[in-house]
Parts: sequence; C-alpha cells; structure tokens
Amino acid sequence: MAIKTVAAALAALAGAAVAVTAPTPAQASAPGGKDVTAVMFEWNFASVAKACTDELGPDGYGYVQVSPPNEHIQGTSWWTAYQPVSYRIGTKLGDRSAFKSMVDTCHAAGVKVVADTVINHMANASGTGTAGSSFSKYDYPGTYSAGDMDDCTSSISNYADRWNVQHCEMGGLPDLDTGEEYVRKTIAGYLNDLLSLGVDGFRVDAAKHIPEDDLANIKSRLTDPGVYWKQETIGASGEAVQPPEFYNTGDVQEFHYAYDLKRVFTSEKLAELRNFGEAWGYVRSDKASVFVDNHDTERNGGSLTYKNGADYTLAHVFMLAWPYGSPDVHSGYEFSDKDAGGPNNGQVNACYSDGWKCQHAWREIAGMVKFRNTAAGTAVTNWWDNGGNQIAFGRGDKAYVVINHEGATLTRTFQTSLPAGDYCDVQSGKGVKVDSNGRFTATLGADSALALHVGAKSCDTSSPDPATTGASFNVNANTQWGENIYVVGGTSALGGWNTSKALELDPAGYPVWKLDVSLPAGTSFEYKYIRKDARSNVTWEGGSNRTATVPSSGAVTLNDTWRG
Ligand code: ARE
Ligand code: CA
Repeated sequence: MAIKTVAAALAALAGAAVAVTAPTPAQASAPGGKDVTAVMFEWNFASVAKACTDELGPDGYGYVQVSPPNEHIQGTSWWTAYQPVSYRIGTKLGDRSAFKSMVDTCHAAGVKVVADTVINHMANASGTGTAGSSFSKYDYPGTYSAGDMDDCTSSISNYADRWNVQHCEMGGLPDLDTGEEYVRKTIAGYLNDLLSLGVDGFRVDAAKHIPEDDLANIKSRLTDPGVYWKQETIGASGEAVQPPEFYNTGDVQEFHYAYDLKRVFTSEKLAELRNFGEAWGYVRSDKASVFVDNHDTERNGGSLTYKNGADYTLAHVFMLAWPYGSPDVHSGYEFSDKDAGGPNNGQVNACYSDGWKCQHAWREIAGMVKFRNTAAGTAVTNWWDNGGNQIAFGRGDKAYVVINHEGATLTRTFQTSLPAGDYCDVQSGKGVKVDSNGRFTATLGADSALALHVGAKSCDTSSPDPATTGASFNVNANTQWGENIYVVGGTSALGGWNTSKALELDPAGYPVWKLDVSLPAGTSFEYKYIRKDARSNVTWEGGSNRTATVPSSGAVTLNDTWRG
C-alpha cells in the first residue's frame, strides 16, 4: 500500500473550532423540530449563505443542503460534482473559507447545514481536479491508489445481485473498497473535517452501493456519531438491496413518495392521499426523507418538476402539510440541456433571474415551512375530500389546509379543530376568521390552496412591511415548453423598455405568472408583458402599453391576462 498522508493533510487544513449550537441528531419527523431541508442544488457557497440569512432562516427551514464540496473533476456539467478526485474542499462553488463562512452564516440564521457527500466511488477520468490535484482513473495521489478500489472493475449489471450492486462500478465509476481499514479511515477523516467546519449532517450519495456494515463502521469513527445521516437508497422491487436495511445508520430517501405524488397529481385523484405513507408500502415515517423532486428525478422524468406548474406547487403544499417523513425542497434552475450546470457557475445574483428557480422561496412553499414546524407532532384531523381532487385536513388543533386541484372554484364551509380567531392564509396572504365552532367559509380558485396555522394569526405580521411600496404583477398566460413570461416597462426598475433587462415572473401558480416589484410610492408607470423562448427570442403581447400607479402605502395589484 502506498504511503497515506491524507488524514494528516486534512487535520492540518481543519480550522479552529467555532462556537456553534451543538448539532442535534435530527430524527425524521422529530416532534417540535424544524425538519424541512432546502436543497440548494448547484448554488455556490456565498449564494447559499445569503439565502440562509434572507429566506431560509426567516422562513423556518431547519436545514440547508449543499452540493458536494470536495474536489472533483472539472467541467461545466453538474454531474462532475459526483466524480471525486480528493477530499480537499474546493470546487467552482467556492473554496474552504467560502464553505466555512457559509456554515457560520447559516448557523447564525438558525439553519443547519447538510453536505452532499460522495463516498462510494472516485472519478472515472484523468486530469486535474477543481482544487488542482492531478489524478488518473484508480490513482488519486495523496488520497487513494488502485489497491483501495474494489476487486470488481466492471460496471454494475445486475441489481438482483447484492455483491454486484455493492462491489462493482456504477456506470464505470471506480468503486472504493469500503471494507478496507484505510478507506474507512480516510472517508471518516473527510467527514470529520466537514464536522470540524460545523457541518450538521450528510446526504450519503449512492448509499445503496455501500454495505451497511461499512457505513456503520465509518459513522462510528465520527466525532459526532449521532450526526444527521440521510442515505440515497433508491428502492425498487426485485432488487437485492432495499432501503430498510439502512435504518441502523440513519434516514433513507423514499423515492416512491415522489413517483406516486407525480402520478396522483397528474393522473389520479388527491382523495387517494388520505392514508399516504406507510400504508402505501413506504419505509418507516420516522426514517423517511421525502421530496417532490430531486436533481436526478427532475431530469429523468421520475417526478414532477418546476415545468409542471400548479401540479408541482400543490404537491409541495401537500408534502409540507402531511406528517410523513422529513421533506426536502429542491431548489434548482431551469434547464433544457440535462447536463447543464447551474447558471453563472453557481452564483445567484437574485431569485428568478438567470434561470434560478428558487422554489424554496415561492410563497406557496415557503409559507408552508412554518405551518409544518407549528404542526410538528400532531396527527391528521378533520379529513375531507370530494372524492376527486379537492381535499382538506387539519393537524391537531394547530393547523389546517385545503387543496383545490380541480379546474373549478371551490366554495365550502370547512370544519377544523382550530381555536376560534383571526388567521392569515399563508397561501394567499389574506385573512380568514375561524368561528367558535372551528368553522370557516372560503372560496378557492381552481388549482389553489389555503393554509392556516396558529403561528400566523394575522397577515399584518407576515405580509411585507407596509412601508414597502410597489406593484404585484399577476398575468394569466399559457406558454409552450421552454417559454417564460417577463414584465418590462418605462421605469428603470422595470428595465426601461429594454427586453434584456425585463423581469421574469414566477410560474408557481401557472397559468398565472407572478412577481412583486418594489417601486417608490406614487410612481406612475407603463408596462407590458413579453415572453421569451428557450433561445431568448422575444414576443411582445399585443395592444397598447398598460399603465398603473403605486399607492402611497402597499402595492398595486395588477391582475392581467396576456393579450395575444
Ligand atoms: C457520468 C456519465 C455516465 C458515465 C459516468 C462515469 O453521465 O454516462 O458512465 O459519468 O464516467 C451523476 C449522474 C451520472 C454521472 C455521475 C458521475 O447522474 O450520469 O455519470 O453523476 O458524474 C443509480 C444509483 C444512484 C445514482 C443513480 C444515478 O443507485 O445512487 O444511479 N444516484 C446518485 C446521484 C447522481 C450521481 C450518482 C449517484 C453518482 O444522485 O446524481 O450520478 O455519484 C434503478 C436503480 C437505481 C439506479 C437507477 C439509475 O432505479 O434502482 O439504484 O440509480 O436505476 O441507474
Ligand atoms: Ca460500492
């Protein structure tokens, strides 16, 4: 075996310990806990830090997950991050100090940090990595050499064969021999280095391809063996390795949850969701990590994606309201090329610009995070459905949600277990009064939701500061695949009629596209909507310029329809 120096190098690199809140071992669905993770796919560390301060902390997210921070192969595709070259921290997303500063900033905002860790394999390539290390396939000087790889050097070919799945190469990626002492020690050294930087948890990539005993051994070597541990274990019938065998080490991702939500929201009935969870054959709720989509499923068709409009948004409302597992909210970027990495090498200048989708910040999603935190530990109560695509349910006496996924309006008096009083509907930002019998009457538009919880009794506290004035653009516009709607207008904040400076609207409530823009009180302005296709060709809506005036306090709400 070659002389191994990585542990010493890592120890030298590790900075001084910082005073941070001790990482609490997070259990899925921990009562009273903040169990929602925002997964900032391909966001650079500086942008993640800003999101923690501006959105994730204030919105109540418990965790933020970042893309793999270790050195990997170079290239513009996002999947280069899944071909490790060494365990030095340094990628296009930032260096070690940017990573450390992100962890500190997120902690200051009350958000714990999960790192995506790729420990099953190394790079199937040769060259120079993102932190300057030279390497070739099976030889990563200073980290591993050929003797540290598994004996099977052919690609996995039979998922019904445990040995093949865990000891051969996934798509040609050199498989680490995690049964070997040196490999276990080296992986633990990497994870301990991340812990020394303040990391609170790990997403274990390709965990299904690592024997559980090996994972348990590695985890036992950590400075915090109870660290949050979320394993990527894709369950599929007929396979030799199944997610429940990983309960001992931590949580497991339940992929069927995402597959089934796609099917139910696109072609079945929401009424079926009344017993969603373990009754559907899923893993144990207290061990489940769930999502509407992740970076793989949004590309391979397995799940809903941001391209699915209201199906996607309402599936998130349901996930966050429903007490099964711990939810991940994937926050990614628009793509037509499945390989394309994040815009601007991961730099997010603003949400909804340059293709960044910022799902974590959509009002319909962000507002449900505190709903979930408030409802933690309570059971489902007062279930109602119309036998079709309208459902409503409470969470004990803490919260209540209605989802109307029909094409028609829903007007109804709902029976809740909520205490009487004024509430804010965190979906619309409008007030709702619950009477002394726990009832309220509401009208919901097609494809919309309503959500109340005892932590949001008045819209005044959660709505924007009335000192903030501006315009709230809402335009009903049908689009083709790849098209997006923008607003452009005469004032500089609206791009000064320059279509390259037009502001992109958010399609979370498709076909209604929305955007709130701050503008000085009293501003009279002209505007129009435009659409851009995937190649940024611009089409203007018809008719003359629209006009509006910002009030002296609050925002002017513009409910428009695209003029063809
Ligand atoms: C790239 C190229 C490949 C090439 C390889 C090696 O795209 O053509 O063979 O490099 O040169 C990501 C990308 C891959 C990419 C890889 C490395 O998705 O395309 O390969 O990065 O750059 C199985 C695993 C599961 C894994 C999926 C993708 O079980 O763990 O395959 N998911 C994780 C990540 C991925 C990542 C990797 C692992 C690799 O989330 O983003 O790959 O680190 C059934 C089985 C599943 C199986 C699935 C697909 O459903 O049940 O277990 O998932 O089929 O094969
Ligand atoms: Ca393996």
